[in-house]
Amino acid sequence: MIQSRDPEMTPIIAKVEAGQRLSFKEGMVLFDTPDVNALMRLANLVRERQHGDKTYFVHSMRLEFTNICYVGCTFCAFAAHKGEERAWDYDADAVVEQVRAKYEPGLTELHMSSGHHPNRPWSFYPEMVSKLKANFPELQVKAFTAAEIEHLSKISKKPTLEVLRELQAAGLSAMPGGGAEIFADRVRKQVAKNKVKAEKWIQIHREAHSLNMRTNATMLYGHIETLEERLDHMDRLRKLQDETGGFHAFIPLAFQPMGNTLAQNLGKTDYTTGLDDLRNLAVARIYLDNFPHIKGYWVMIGSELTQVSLDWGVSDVDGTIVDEHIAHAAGATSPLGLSKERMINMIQQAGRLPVLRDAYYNELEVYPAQVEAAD
Ligand code: V47
Repeated sequence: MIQSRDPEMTPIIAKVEAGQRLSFKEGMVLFDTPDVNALMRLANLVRERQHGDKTYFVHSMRLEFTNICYVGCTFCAFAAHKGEERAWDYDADAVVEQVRAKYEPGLTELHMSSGHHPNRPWSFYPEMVSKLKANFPELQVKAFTAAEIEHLSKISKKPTLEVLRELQAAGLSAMPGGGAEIFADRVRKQVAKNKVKAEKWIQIHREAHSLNMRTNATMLYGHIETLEERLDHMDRLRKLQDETGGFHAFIPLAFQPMGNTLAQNLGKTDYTTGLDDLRNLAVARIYLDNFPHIKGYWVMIGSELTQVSLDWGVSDVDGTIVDEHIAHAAGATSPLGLSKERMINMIQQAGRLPVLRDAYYNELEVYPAQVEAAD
């Protein structure tokens, strides 16, 4: 049994070791315990029970087809208004050309998420997905957050379920987990008041799961939310996962404090601390007992801490990405992308087993031996 110097942890460790679910109150103990070493070991126990040393990553490309957005989330440094010099807005052919220009052999996942464009008609979206599939049939398109799906429902005047159905018919494989931010009303009103409401976000993921479309869930932390509000966020996701089983991964997103009004208003220039990032990942791994994966998002916490996070519950490190904009607009200091070899090395150096996956988590290749870094 894992030993802890915090007596409050002892019954919790016993429960987790016995495979029992933790209550909200017990989840809060994980956030509060001074014994971070026991927390780490407990998260690692859960992680290894599920995956052993396997650590998943995908050869992926990120594409944001527009940064034009009318929503005005206060944490966002990515969005621009139409006519601004830094605004971009690709049509469907330009999207195809962007993918062609950045294409790498072996690429499997195209992750697209963008602004809520005020004028693009609904027809653009399924057309873009089918053009992508016609040109790159092997690419799995993971695109459109629940917030974007709600926007598409408004402009198409179709229910969100129908929007999802039509995008799926056009070739959409999976949905990313963005737009979740923090579900609690108190925070949401201050950081994303014009964005999809928490209940609707959850409903859209429920609908996607009903169509057999797998999705992810994120949580934007490290700004004005309390630890209770973080756990409440996880708790709502755990309930939906009990109902549908449709989530692949939970992804905590560490707040990047540059170029956005939320950070300016708070006078905040510091990033989340390494320990906060690790604790958050560990709590998620233990509390979200029905999620297959907790993702360490190297873009926001850095590849160095992501490497360490493999001992704190993380079993997925997202992808190679190629060209990221949302986090970097807000001050992320990580590279824009990592080569496949760098990812393999990062995982192997942490004593774990790299597994190349696709967007459905099919295992494509396992890398037991060291490979040379290409960059
Ligand atoms: O919803 C925006 C976040 C999200 C900031 O599903 C910020 O595999 C931190 O959803 N600081 C988009 N975060 C990214 C996203 C995502 C990322 C990686 C993997 C997956 C997946 C999904 O980025 C937004 C918002 O929560 N975000 N600004 C910021 N300043």
